[in-house]
Order: sequence, then C-alpha cells, then structure tokens
Amino acid sequence: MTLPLSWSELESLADFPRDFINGPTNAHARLRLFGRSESEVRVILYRDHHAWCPYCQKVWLWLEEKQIPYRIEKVTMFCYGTKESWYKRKVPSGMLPALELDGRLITESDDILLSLESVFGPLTQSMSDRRVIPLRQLERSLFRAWCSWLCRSNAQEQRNREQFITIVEKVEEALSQTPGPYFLEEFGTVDVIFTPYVERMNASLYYYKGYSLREENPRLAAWFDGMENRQTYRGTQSDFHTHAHDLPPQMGGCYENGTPQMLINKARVDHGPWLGLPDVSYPEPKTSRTEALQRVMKHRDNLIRINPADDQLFDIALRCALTKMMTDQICLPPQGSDLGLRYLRDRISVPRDMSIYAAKRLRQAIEETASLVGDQQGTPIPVNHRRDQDPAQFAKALKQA
Ligand SMILES: N[C@@H](CCC(=O)N[C@@H](CS)C(=O)NCC(=O)O)C(=O)O
Repeated sequence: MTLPLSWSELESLADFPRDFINGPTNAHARLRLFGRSESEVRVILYRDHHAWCPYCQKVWLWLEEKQIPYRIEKVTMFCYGTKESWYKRKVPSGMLPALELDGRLITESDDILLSLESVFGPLTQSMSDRRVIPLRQLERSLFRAWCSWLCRSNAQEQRNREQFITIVEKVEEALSQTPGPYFLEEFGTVDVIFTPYVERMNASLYYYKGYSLREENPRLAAWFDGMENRQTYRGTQSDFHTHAHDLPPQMGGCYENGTPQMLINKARVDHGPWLGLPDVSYPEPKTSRTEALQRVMKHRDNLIRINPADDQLFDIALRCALTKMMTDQICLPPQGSDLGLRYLRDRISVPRDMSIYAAKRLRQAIEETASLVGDQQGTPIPVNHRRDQDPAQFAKALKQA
C-alpha cells in the first residue's frame, strides 16, 4: 500500500503539451487554423458542448479533413440543459449543427456540406456525385433499420434484428466494391457521412442487443480500422460507455433485449475492464495515462465540487486513483469514497473530456481504487435526460472556484 501523491507531485507527472489550434483534431479547441492565419477564418461551426450530436460530428470531421480554418461555438442540447438564448435567436428551433460561412447561416448538415463544398471544393467526391447519392441513401436505410431495432419495444425484436442485418449485408457489399477499406477508391464524403451513426450503432448494439457490428462484419471491421488510421477521426471518436449513455435521451429510449451476451456486454461496458472492448483497435498511445492525468488536473477543483461525496474525502480518493493510474501502486482510498469515485467513473465522456484510451485508463484506475473499499455504485445515470451533465452546472462551479 502506498500513500496518495500530492497534487503538486501529480502535477509534475502531467506534462502533456498540446496545440489545440494547429495540432491534431481534438474536442477542446475553439479555433482551428491548421497553420494558417486567423484572418483566413470564414467559418463558424456551432456544435454541442459534449460532442454527442451525430450530425455535428459529420460536419466537424469534414472541416478537419479539408483543413478549413474555423471557429467553434458550443451549444447545449435539450437533453442535458437549457438552450442558450443567443443561439435560439440565431436558430429558433435550437437544432444543431449550424454553420456560418462568410456570415451566412446554414442549418441541416447535408445543406452545410453542400455549401462548404461549393466554396472549398468536395472532400474527394461531391455530395451529388452519382456514386455518392446511392451510398447516402444506403446510410439512411441503415439508420432507419437501426432505430427500429434499438428504439422500439422488443415485440418485434427478431424481425427488426433481421432487417438490420439485411441492410448491413448491403453495406458489406458496398464496401467490397473497392480494394481499400473505404466506400470508394479513396477516403471521402461517403466515409464522413457513415461515420457518426456507424460508430453509434457499434456501441449501442453491443450494449443493448449483444451484437458486435465491428466484429461480425469483416468489411466494416476494415472500414473502422481505416478510419482509425486517420488523426481526424481519432480526435472525434467516442467510446462504448459514452454512447451507451448519451443515446437513450437523444433517441427517446433504447431497449435491452436481455440475452446472455447482452448482459455480459453491458456489465463489461459499465464496470470494465475497458481495455479490449471492440470500440477501438489502433494501438494504445504511450501518452494515454498522462493525457488522462492532465485532463483531470485541469478540472480537478470542479470535479471535486460537483461530486456527491464530501470534498475532502473525494480529494484524497481521487488522488489515490490517479496515483494508481500513474505508478501502478495500490493506494487505499478513504472508507465510503467508493460511491463518489464511481460517480466520476460513469461520467467520463469521450472525446469531450479525453481520448478513448485515456478514458479507459482513468476508468480502470478509478474502479480498481473504489473496489478496495466497497461496491457502492454512483447515482444511476439517468435515461430520460442527462441534466447530470448540464454544462451550466460546471460553469457555476468554475465561477465559485
Ligand atoms: N436533419 C438535421 C438533424 C439535426 C438534429 O437532429 N440535431 C439534433 C441533435 S443530433 C438537435 O439539434 N436536437 C436539438 C437538441 O438536442 O438540442 C441535420 O442533418 O442537421
């Protein structure tokens, strides 16, 4: 048993310099320049605070791939808080994403991409290319089949599953038309359009239906691997835990089918071990623990303040978990801190807070530390809303600091 490191000792281990503006794709930047000058910015992307909105991910990835200088304004989604009044004046429906291009406001993600490509050129292929249009339609068919399986009650479970798998076979067929991993010869628009929901399908069907999209379909597996070779995708990529719990309020509910495999998968996503889940397959970067530590250090006062546990108790418990993560030494947290630790474990959001491997390392260290003192779980994650993640709460805690 070891004593927890102090905050200053931890600080000295949290050396993880990053350039949010010109470096690799990341969820924290408010400005992206790709080495260009700020005066060249013609675009503002309005996307959601937590990077949960799938249509925002589509536009985000497109801008990153094309390296268009842009500004980012973050907006609250209805499911986790109150829509900013400045945004409602701009977009009365409150819907995301929206984009300003040379001061002109555009909504609807497809219209946004069409406008962007008319000014900056297509991302390899145009949205209206004759080979792209049927693939865009296929993406919508896949989306509808997924919604029917995931979000309707289990009365027609078998039929909905079969319908989904029939469309997945069409996707496999489409992917097999070219030798590389992507939909067409080269990476392009179609891959960006498929990304947000295929990522969410992989996570949600694993968790709610015991079906592993990525493992059961070789072409999709190769496509995911191809996507993960791209820094742009890695920066926007989420994980199973985040999606399993961000989707229910966005989709109006997700139905568990209760099969033995589903129950095993759910337990694994919620309680670990998180390394080895089929939500990522590129090798773990050496910096994952340092990244996790650096992100916690940045927000530590807030994390302690909003945690349901007593501040002093949680301060020690959190340092125990971070000590475990950084040194691999067992560090006994105070009695009764298991609940607060697991509250935090359940609220690490990827890529909002950190990248996928950093989150896995942090969750693992928290869980191993909590399990030394008990098996109390944190307040259950709500399914009808996620106001436990209201960014205003975080901002309020920041002001009080
Ligand atoms: N057809 C629209 C759909 C956009 C959409 O459904 N946006 C959702 C989030 S994914 C939204 O903004 N909902 C309001 C909210 O959640 O605050 C598009 O392609 O942009």
